Amino acid sequence: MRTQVAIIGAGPAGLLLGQLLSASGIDNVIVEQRSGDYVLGRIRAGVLEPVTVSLLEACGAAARMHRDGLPHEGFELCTGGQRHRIDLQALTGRHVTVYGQTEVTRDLMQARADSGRSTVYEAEDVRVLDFDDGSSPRVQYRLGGELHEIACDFIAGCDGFHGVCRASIPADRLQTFERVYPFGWLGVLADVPPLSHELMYVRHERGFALCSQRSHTRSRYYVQVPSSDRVEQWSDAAFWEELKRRLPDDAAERLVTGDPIEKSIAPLRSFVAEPMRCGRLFLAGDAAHIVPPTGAKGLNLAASDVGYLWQALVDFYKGDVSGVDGYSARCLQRVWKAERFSWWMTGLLHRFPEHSPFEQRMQEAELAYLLESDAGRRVIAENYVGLPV
Ligand code: RFL
Ligand code: PHB
Repeated sequence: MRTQVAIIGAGPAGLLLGQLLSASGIDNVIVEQRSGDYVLGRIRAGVLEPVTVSLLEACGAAARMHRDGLPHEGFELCTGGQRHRIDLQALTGRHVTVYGQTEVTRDLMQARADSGRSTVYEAEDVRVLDFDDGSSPRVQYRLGGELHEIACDFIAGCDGFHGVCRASIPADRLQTFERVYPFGWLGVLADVPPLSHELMYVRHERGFALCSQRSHTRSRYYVQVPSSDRVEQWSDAAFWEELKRRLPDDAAERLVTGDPIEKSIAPLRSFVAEPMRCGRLFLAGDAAHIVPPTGAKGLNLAASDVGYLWQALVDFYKGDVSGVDGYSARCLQRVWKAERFSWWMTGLLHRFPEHSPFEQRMQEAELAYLLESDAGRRVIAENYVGLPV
């Protein structure tokens, strides 16, 4: 098989890139190691920046998001039992959209099926070859025991943090930067009405909590737990009890609990690989970088990488190689700013086991200062709605 761009991974990055390229008449094939249902079963992000929304519009996959997504013009930050609103609309003139990653993925899968482009699911032993020493990259995989090969002009590594693409780049060509946090988020998805019409991020002496949502009838809640905790240790009752203890009193009283549809622990990590290109292999999304979810940036960064890569490839096929050559540097400028925001929000809102009482007071004072200052709230709001591309 031959195509222009072979995309590895059918997560949001790979599917979005596929649709954008198809809309521009660039042929592409997606190779995914899991089944479509498995990909749709992963419960992850919930907040879309305007940049992500406009990319979904650009590839014609935004109709359901516009119908069912919830525009959020602000969110709450709670500390010391007090609630403080960050008014995104007033501070930035923009808002975010609450619409689950699962739904984004479903819409992109449907758009791809409608366009008749091919996606290979359940590909085994995927390999990316010859991307570095010439102009004829290849992708190999097995399907039902049979070996298949795709010849292409470019490979897009959209295969997440544990994928094969970054791992295939020679170690001496890549520099990595990493911080692993000593805690994770225990998350529960439940068909109960959300606590509030906006998201609530909570700093509490027992640890961070987040009240998010997917719709008017479906809620997503998280509590910070030590990295050593296993999800089996947490009964449903223990989760709801812990969440209530961290919420301001009026919110705890209103919380509606119910049977979880999903319950899992996500570890927290900051990670960047530089550069995001090796020859004709490009990395995009979680394949190149990870942020802790506190700033709601992971999916949005994946989308903005894809936006840059789409433009670079469109220009390449028109004879302009500058976008391809500048891809990594352009992405990394935005990536590092989002890494900084996510790391900083994580530092402000979580309980760190190594913190002394002095450091805890510093954290309280910094948050109090930011919330009392127009400039401080603007700094949070500007980053949360997403920096310009
Ligand atoms: P994905 O979604 O991991 O998709 C990669 C795909 O590649 C496949 N794959 C392979 N395919 C072929 N061959 C191989 N060798 C392969 N290896 C892997 C995988 O099966 C998979 O289908 O990466 P992508 O597309 O870059 O998307 C990134 C986002 O998924 C991620 O950044 C976000 O979910 C992060 N995130 C959030 N981001 C936000 O913008 N806003 C949020 O509110 C938000 N909340 C979150 C989050 C992530 C969380 N977890 C679980 C880490 C909340 C949580 C709890
Ligand atoms: C979510 O709804 O899953 C969510 C929302 C905001 C975040 C992280 C996760 O910062």
